[in-house]
Amino acid sequence: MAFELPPLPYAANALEPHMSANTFSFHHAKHHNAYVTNLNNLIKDTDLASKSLEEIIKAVAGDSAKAGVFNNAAQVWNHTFFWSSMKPGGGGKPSGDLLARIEKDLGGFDKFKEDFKNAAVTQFGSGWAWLVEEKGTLKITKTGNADTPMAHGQKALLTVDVWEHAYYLDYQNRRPDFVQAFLDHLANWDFAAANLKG
Ligand code: MN3
Repeated sequence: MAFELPPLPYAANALEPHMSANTFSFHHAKHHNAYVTNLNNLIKDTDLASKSLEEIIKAVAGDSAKAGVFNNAAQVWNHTFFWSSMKPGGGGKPSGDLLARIEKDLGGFDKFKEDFKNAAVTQFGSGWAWLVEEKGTLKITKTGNADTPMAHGQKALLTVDVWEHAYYLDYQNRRPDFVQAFLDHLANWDFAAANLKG
């Protein structure tokens, strides 16, 4: 069964003014959709065609002969995860167990914001910044291009896409402003808390 582009978890204009419907018309309808189409073409009539997206990513991670499959499968997963990492009226501060874990493992929520923003801003070229859990500890990481935490034994909790296509229409070259808006107005802490529990 071929993969399909999942719908956005909110209307395309629901995150305005922080992320515009115009950005979604390219980022979701064009970029994300292209990764789905490419992946389906690459796995057609292979033994990967019957596997789940997560199974495909883990099966081809680190295999240079399957880099095209990895890049497209991981980008399908990363983008679906990114849409859910945001919500209308998001941002602010997490609560409960997630906040306690951020305080214990990452030096407090203000330190988290500083370090997460730094990871996102200093990812050279295209990639992602992440809040992950690895061996029971929360960490902030960044990955290049399509790379994704599950390829490194980490559980993703929250992400921001820092490919230029994620912010250029709304922020041009101002990646720090985009990441600040993500933290202040978009981050979906309910999603992150559910991922930590799950
Ligand atoms: Mn993207």
